Amino acid sequence: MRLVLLGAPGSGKGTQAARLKQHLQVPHISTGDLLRAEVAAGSPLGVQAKEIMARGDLVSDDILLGMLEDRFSRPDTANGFILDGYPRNLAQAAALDGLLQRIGQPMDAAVQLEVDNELLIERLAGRAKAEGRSDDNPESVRKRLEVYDAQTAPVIEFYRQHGQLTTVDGVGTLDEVFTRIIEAIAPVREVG
Ligand code: B4P
Repeated sequence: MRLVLLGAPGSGKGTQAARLKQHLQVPHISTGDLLRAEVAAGSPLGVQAKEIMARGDLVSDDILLGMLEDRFSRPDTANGFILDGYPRNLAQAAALDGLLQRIGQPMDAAVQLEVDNELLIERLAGRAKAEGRSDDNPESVRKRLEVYDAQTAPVIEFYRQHGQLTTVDGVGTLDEVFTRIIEAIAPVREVG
């Protein structure tokens, strides 16, 4: 199963991807996690990404595509994957489409998690307290939501036009949202 999770920061992509990974037995590829690992390792890429991420902007498309190509070259993606955090703009969506076609692994489904802004802000404030992530402060959260509306929201339309989009209500308990996702992808899993 090849699945991409779409949604604003705080919509539950990372949270649900971790559960889906267990359920579907495919790797979870989070570009946010890949970038945070580079930052933690202090690599040249991480040094470049650190400030951009902390202020809530997007890291350059070239860096992301290189990172993703590298990740997809690993054998564990042969039976599918859950992609989380990518694509975040239309250029990334087109690049991903090209990459997946080249490796003969077209996307099966795109799941959009819908959550209103007020609740997103509340969840990210909660994570700021619990985990102290450098980009969960109010100013960066505001910026990330702006970036989402301006650059990432059009990606939803991209997948709708490709007939791959399914929208799920992201408000509810973790179990409730998880069940909705499983139900939403059931038709695609039966075909695949
Ligand atoms: P990400 O790591 O993708 O961060 P995110 O959008 O905030 O979502 P995340 O998946 O972590 O959170 P979740 O909704 O699960 O990106 C961070 C930064 O990396 C970006 O701003 C950018 O700078 C850079 N980056 C990443 N990918 C990039 C790309 N492709 N191009 C350029 N730059 C890129 O959860 C949030 C909180 O909500 C958690 O605390 C969770 O516990 C809680 N929560 C989730 N579901 C809940 C529920 N149902 N009920 C209550 N709480 C819930």
